[in-house]
Amino acid sequence: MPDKRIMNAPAIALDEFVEGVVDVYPAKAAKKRRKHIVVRDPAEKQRIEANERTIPGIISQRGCCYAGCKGVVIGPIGDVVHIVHGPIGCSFYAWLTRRNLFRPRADGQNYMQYCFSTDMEEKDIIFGGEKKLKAAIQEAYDIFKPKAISVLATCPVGLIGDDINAVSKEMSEKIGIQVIPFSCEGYKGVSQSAGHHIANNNLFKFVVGQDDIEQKEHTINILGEYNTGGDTWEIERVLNRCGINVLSVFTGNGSYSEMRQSHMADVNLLMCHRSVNYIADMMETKFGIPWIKVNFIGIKAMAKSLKKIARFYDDPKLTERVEQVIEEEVAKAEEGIARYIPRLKGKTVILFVGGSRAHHYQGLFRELGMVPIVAGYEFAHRDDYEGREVLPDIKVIADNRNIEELVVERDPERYNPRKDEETLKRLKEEEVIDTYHGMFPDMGSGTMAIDDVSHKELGMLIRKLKPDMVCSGIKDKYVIEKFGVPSKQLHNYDYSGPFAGFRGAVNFAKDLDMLIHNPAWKLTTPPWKKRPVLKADLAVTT
Ligand code: CFM
Repeated sequence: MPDKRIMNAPAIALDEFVEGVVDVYPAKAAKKRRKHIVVRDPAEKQRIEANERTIPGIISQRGCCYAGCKGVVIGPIGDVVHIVHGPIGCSFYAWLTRRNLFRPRADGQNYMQYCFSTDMEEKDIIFGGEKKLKAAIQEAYDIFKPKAISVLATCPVGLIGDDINAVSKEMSEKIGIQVIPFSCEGYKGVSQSAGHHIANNNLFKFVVGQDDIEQKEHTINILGEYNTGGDTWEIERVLNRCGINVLSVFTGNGSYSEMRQSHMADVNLLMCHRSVNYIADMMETKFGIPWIKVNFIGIKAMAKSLKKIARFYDDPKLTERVEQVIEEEVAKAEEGIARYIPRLKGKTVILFVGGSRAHHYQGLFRELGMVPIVAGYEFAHRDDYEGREVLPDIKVIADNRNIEELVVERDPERYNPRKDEETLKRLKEEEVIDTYHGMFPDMGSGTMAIDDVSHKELGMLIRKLKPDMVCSGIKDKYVIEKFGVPSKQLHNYDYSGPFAGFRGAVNFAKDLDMLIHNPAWKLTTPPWKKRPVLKADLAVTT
């Protein structure tokens, strides 16, 4: 067995450790889980299993299809009323807990603070909830007069067969605004990833390409950026300084009116590949808009992304401006993080986040002198780990067959290639546009990737690797902290942010310093150290 070891962690043979982790499961489950764990060997082309059903009985961090559609992609659009058709409990976790912030535009429309739910009860499940939904749409319209209403289905809606498509169509004709139905019942697909796809489909069908406008010079859209803790605003601040205009954002600080014009942009910047790659592809096919994969987390990544945009435009004036902004902003940000580096240097970190942040944050940790040793996504697909090169090898699983694949064609009038064919070909070869290599190339040997990690596995990782910090979400934050290990939520940033861009990197460094050096950790004794742990064996007689 090769002597692979995790960097900066207690000396353990990695392969042996991995076998130990999966050994806690029954044989069949262990065999399945083993395929979701990869000990990185950059010399090899490695494969990881992803976007598969979580094994029943295993406690996962994943959410549901409705969470991916309403909570992630549709919810952040602030000038639309979002009506959740379902029991009231489904609204709780979709009501601002993700901290996607919104500022109203000149029209003043802002429904972000509201929680609209049809509050389905037993009688609605038995007799049907369509009447209640119609009344809710009418009531929301009468009170708020929004530009559009979305209707989002939860599990019982699909189970009892309420037809939200028919209701939305009827109500749309009656009140004269778009009522957009999202059939994102929680149980569809294997995780929230299915909900992203459903949200993308309907945004593309109902919203993108609705309003043609005059286009300003250097105009872009940002896709897959959700303004957690104000991230979008910091990104926009820097882009604006460079002379780049942001036409629309999908969907952080998102405006329905702006998204209707998004097909007029020169290029799409793709931040979270997992949640909006569908729209990026569809906009390219229909309107000829290429996409640039960007990462605005970390000083170097931010600078690199800005340079890519400048290379796309290939306009000497813009390039000069971008270089100047980078020089000034990088100097300031590096000065800002300098005092924290000696306090964070060498600290190890484990990251488990949804479908892109476990990749995006690794560079920022390294800039702070920290060492990411294990990383994984909750629900990403193989291409987010291994790169889009593997797309042709990925089989459509049965659980995703019920998600519509839109057939998209060139718009006969509005298809407009943004560059000539040769330039596009060159930009692709130079990996400026339409390229994403996933998380693996940024993880060297001595690191490990785990897909859809379970609480059991997380506990074993903490005991064995003794990380200085685990970055994850609310479902496991307090499990981790009971181990005496600080946990920073990389989903909603706890109460902080922005962490994107140049200023965000400094905020992040400051937060990590406060968290890691909080004296409270020394006072924490895990419960199992205070009292004896009972052990038992299962006696089987045949
Ligand atoms: Fe994309 Fe996201 Fe993420 Fe995601 Fe999410 Fe999120 Fe996330 Mo939480 S869209 S995949 S479904 S970057 S809500 S803003 S933090 S799991 S890593």
